[in-house]
Amino acid sequence: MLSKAKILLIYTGGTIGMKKDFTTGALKAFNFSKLLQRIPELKLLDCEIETISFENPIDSSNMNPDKWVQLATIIEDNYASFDGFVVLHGSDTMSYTASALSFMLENLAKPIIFTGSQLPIGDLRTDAKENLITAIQIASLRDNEKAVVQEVGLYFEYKLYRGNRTTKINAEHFKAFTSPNYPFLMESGVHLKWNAELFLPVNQLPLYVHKKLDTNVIILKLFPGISEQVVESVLSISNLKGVVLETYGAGNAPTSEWFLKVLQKAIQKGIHIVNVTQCSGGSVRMGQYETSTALRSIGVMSGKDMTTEAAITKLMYLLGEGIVPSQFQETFETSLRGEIQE
Ligand code: ASN
Repeated sequence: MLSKAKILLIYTGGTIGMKKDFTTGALKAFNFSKLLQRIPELKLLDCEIETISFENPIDSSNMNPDKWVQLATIIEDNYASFDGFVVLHGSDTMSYTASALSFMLENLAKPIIFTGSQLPIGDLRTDAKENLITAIQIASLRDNEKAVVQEVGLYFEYKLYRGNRTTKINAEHFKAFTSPNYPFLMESGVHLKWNAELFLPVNQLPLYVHKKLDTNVIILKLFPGISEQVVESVLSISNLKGVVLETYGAGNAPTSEWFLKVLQKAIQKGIHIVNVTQCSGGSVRMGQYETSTALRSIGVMSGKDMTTEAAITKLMYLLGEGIVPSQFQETFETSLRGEIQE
């Protein structure tokens, strides 16, 4: 008989575990053991659950690369002892963390499921219980003694998505996330339904955890009227190594001479610039319009259909890995964890 799946529940913070501060009325993260007492249903699940918490749970607006390393290390230290991992995380930056972890955890063969909620677990109308219980069930799923999900996923409001394909789209709706350019991996209704073809190919190599992330990066969003002084100043930041340039439509940008010159100067200095669309769906196709042809010829990389969250964390990861300039573009434009449609 198959033994029960062992799941590690990692609490980082977020609304799911928050309570109102009496004096200010604002929501604040609180003690994790109290959180678990509020979900007696967890004991009914057909798996063994152990828990671990960040010493100081945070609102995910305070998430940062050091804490991504902390989280990746918890997973690494416990990887052999558990069948799956559920990460409770604030929704505000969950897509950034899920993207970062997908790059940091190479050769993943076990499920890492991020979830959280829009209302605290103690609230009568909370969405936390369904999200948490189903995330644990997904992390426990096995087929022929192998985990069904062997990648970083994000479960929210009846859908499991590939983590590095998601973005937060709503601050109020229970459906807070979407995956604009890749179908959801699993749907929760009366049954859990999935299409195995959508999962990442299975990997037999041992897990390798990458812990160097370079934060000398920036996201620059174009808007009509952006000035030369602004673009020039941003690209002159000392030690800047990577830029996610959020362009229009299919990767289009102004064709003014000053704009292209400033970008070209930065690229010649060794700064990696990646073109990502500000549209919520679709792909960058440099060369489709005249307004993107020059970007390609000066050496701007294509983010294709990557989210901004995936692009910025992939830059931090590849810069941290010290990929040589001659290979940077090719590596960046290749799908490493299913974050990009090639
Ligand atoms: N501010 C919260 C957080 O990201 C929002 C949430 O979890 N719904 O930590």
